[in-house]
Amino acid sequence: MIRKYVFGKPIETGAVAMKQTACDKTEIPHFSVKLQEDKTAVLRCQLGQSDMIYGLGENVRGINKRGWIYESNCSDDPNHTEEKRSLYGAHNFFILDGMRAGGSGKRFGVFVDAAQKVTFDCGYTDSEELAVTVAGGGFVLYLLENGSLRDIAKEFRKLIGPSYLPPKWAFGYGQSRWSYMTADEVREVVRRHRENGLPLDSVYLDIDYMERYKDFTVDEKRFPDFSEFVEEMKAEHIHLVPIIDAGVKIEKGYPVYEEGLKKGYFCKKEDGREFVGGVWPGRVHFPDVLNTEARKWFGNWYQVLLEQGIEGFWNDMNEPALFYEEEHLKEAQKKLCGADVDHMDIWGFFDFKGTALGIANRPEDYASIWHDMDGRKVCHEQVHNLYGYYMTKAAAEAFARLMPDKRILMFSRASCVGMHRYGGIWTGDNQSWWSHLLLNLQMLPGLNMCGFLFCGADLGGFGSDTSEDLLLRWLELGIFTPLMRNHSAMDTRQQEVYRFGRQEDFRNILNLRYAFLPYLYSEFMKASLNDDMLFQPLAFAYPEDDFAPRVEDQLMVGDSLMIAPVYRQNAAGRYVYLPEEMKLYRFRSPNSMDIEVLPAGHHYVDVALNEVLVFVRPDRLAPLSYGGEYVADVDSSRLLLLHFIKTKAVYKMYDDDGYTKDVNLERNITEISVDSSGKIAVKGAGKPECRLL
Ligand code: MIG
Repeated sequence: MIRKYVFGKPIETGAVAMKQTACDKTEIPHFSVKLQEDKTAVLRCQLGQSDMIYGLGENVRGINKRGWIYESNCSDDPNHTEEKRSLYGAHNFFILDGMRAGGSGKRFGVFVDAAQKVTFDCGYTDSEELAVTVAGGGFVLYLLENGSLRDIAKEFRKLIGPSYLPPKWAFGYGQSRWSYMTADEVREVVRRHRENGLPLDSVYLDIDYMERYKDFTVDEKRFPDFSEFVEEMKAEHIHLVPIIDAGVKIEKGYPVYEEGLKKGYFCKKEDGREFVGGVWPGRVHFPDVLNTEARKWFGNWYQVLLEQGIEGFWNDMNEPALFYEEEHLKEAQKKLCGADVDHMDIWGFFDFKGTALGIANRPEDYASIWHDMDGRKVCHEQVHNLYGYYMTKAAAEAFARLMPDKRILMFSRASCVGMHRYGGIWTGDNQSWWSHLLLNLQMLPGLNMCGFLFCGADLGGFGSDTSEDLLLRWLELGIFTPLMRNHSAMDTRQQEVYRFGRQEDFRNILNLRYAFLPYLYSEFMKASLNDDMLFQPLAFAYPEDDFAPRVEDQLMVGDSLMIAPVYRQNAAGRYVYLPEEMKLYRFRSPNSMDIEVLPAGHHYVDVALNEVLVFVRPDRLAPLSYGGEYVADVDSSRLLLLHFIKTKAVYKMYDDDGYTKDVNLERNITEISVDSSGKIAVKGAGKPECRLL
């Protein structure tokens, strides 16, 4: 059962797809509710000693969110350090689990459907209390209470509607870097992958492909004959994936600017003039994607690139990031220029410094943006967390109109629950740090709980210089994330895999991704279509196991497998906890591995730099391919089966054309079973030739 409570006059976010009737009462089980004078609502709940909190999507810290305070306030902050409270997403769903020994005896999920700032104090201020604070303006709260952790997560996903489905090629390996300046540089990236036998499906185009950072333009000098270039790449089985930024450059004669201005489709100041911000293109206006007409208009511009053969995009800077707001920049300049540095005391100096450093992403500047929500004038503060979501919705709605039969790749930096129906996400500007490899793993289940299945981090790390071992280890996790993209910032060490010495190891690791593709794609699609999680914490998969909730560095991947990546430098192995007996495949490549059965319990397992640990649960299977150079090269008619058979295992393999929206869960299933004597039987959609591994 889902209970719905309405507070004040909330703004419709569109996050919930299944309409619910609200309860008359405002008394919520488990919570005390207090409305403060400034209309802020504070909901408090007692925590038991062993209570755990799961969810909150893209955020810092562990799988269990207890002990810290998180804020939903989409932020362009590239320093994902532990003391931060919010990153790029606003993912207001969590599950409190107090059903273990020493717990409060409660288990429920809470979704705060709100477009404004929400704070989740998970036992930070008071270690025995959870406090959810919602800024004024009204919100809807949903309480979900039935069944296991996994059931509650599923019920929530049903409430918010089906997750976005990307095309199959988007599961291939992608190479990206901020600063591929010319078509020839891109050609070189492709050539060096192909020459070295390194599988690759896509190259991402960062802002440098554009003409002066203008959305929907291509620089003709550096990327001449773009549509021919797109075709040339496709002939090599490479998809080019351009970036789109939120800000539209103010430039006379630039049609996106001229048309948007004429039609009044940009965000305004309170007095009705267009809001002017500064981002990469210089001075920009922001399309008012919260307005239905403006959204449709902005979405239609993607057609310019679709027409040139592009089939995927990434939406950036859509928190929206604000390097400066024009009027404040002028004030700051005046203040800084007027400062008397000869007679400044130290506090004057800090004020001086603060003025300069506080120019970007200022709350006051955000509060000076106004939206026209189909006739209703709304201050940005009230809807901040919707901007990236609605920019992505603009694109996805346009794709559905313009290319109704085709799946288009779309993922965004800023997001909010609701956007999961329109696109995936990448987790933004991480760093080439070992701690961010672990953070990547720890974010995945929370993201899945909030509907984001197609996601991934910048593998190898975006900021700072990577190292060969970090990149290898990170790819060893990345081979399991739906979005597998190596991306880095300009002026950092180049980190395309062909730049390092251990070519054979990199080739083998990438090959493993393509080997796992049949399983990953099948589990991804089933999870999407069944409102399930692809990555589960062990506690979700083993509700009876007392130790499982303590495991913060292993994940279940789909129904058959568990992974335990290495995330520490110079570690030649790691501790692994097995909630039950499992079969360990220690892969060095798709056809080189050691296999052993390990009993339930704690183990220290050796893992060389070129090895990947994959654990198979009892009576489970996972279909693997023989690999491929690109997704279309993977032959799903010949499969290798990972298996751990005690009595019998049955695997329902989902597959489809990877392109159209024909995603029927019944029709597209092949059932593969193996009995204890090793006999294989296959029935259903395909008739793959299967062999036990
Ligand atoms: O202010 O387009 O997160 O992936 O390479 C930086 C340049 C803007 C931020 C994105 C990153 C991208 C970069 N962008």
